[in-house]
Amino acid sequence: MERVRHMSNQLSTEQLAQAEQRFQAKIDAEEKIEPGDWMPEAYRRNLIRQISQHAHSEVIGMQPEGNWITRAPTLNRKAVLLAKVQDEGGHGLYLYSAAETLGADRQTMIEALHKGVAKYASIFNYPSLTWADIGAIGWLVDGAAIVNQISLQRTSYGPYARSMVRICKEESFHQRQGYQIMTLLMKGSDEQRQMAQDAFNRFWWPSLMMFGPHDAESAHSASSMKWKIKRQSNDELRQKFVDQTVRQAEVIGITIPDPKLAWNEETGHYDFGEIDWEEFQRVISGDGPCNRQRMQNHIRAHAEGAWVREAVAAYESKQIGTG
Ligand code: FAQ
Repeated sequence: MERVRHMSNQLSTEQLAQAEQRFQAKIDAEEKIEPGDWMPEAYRRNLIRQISQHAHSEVIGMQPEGNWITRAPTLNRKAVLLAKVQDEGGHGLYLYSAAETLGADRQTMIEALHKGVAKYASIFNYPSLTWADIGAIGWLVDGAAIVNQISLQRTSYGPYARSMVRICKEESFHQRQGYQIMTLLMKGSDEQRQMAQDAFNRFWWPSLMMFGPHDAESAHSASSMKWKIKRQSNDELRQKFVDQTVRQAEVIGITIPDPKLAWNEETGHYDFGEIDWEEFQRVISGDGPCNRQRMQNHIRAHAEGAWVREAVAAYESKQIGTG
């Protein structure tokens, strides 16, 4: 990778323009870009930004649900939740590895997270207050993540696209277990139904924020769509999520907390109210309900895990020495 980048630094302006043309032709022909291929520096940087933030989201996303592992209501629920939270950690690892194929260094990515330079999904800065929140997170947060990630299975960078295939299969189990928790609660007592509705009310709008700003406000969309890093826009994916979730909510009797929600015969989609963009900006700038706590936990866990990384490095150097 270093060699490829070095070569691209040495290209004349004309050669660079030709290389960019060949690169775009490959993208337009739906061919995947692979780690050793020539790529524009801006494509590489944009991908590292998105993939590393995606990885951070998966890992930070373990916290709100991890909060309920010891309090899951049955042994079966505990086993399912434990498996789900472990899956999220695994997704983070595939994604860090995918970013490393672009020349990114793991330690630098983690430092960017800790310094607040790299973002992670806003949704994980909301607290998980009741058991129903675990249902709402699985159903809504994993549901939104799948809508986005199915589209990313066709992203132009090979390692990212392939990691999405496995991740989507696992997210699909996560979404089902969340919806099943909510279905059962909605069949339970008045108190259980209220708990499910309350969790839904708190997670609905933050879930819609997961898709990012409106297309017109989205800084990276134009280049990401041209390079087919993103295959569908923020607003298109958000609409898809709303359309599918409204129907799922109807089946189990959950009310969507949006007075403007209405079926639109002309467009064939649901219209819905405006997101509170001020809240979104606050949360992604570090001032959401749990941002500080999430980051403190991550910094602490990272420091406490230093001995594991040292042990792995020592073991690897011994293997090289004896191999
Ligand atoms: N939260 O120009 P755009 C999961 C930032 S995985 C925080 O539109 P882009 C699984 C954006 O980064 C969930 N920041 O950006 C799970 C940029 O800031 P920057 C994660 C956000 O990249 C479930 C700025 O705003 N999924 O949930 C958000 O073209 C349960 C301008 O925005 C992914 O990461 C936000 N919601 O589009 C785990 C999917 N939205 O970098 C555990 C991959 C925007 O300039 C438990 N990522 N920003 O400082 C993507 O598809 C895209 O990056 C978007 C944003 C669509 C998120």
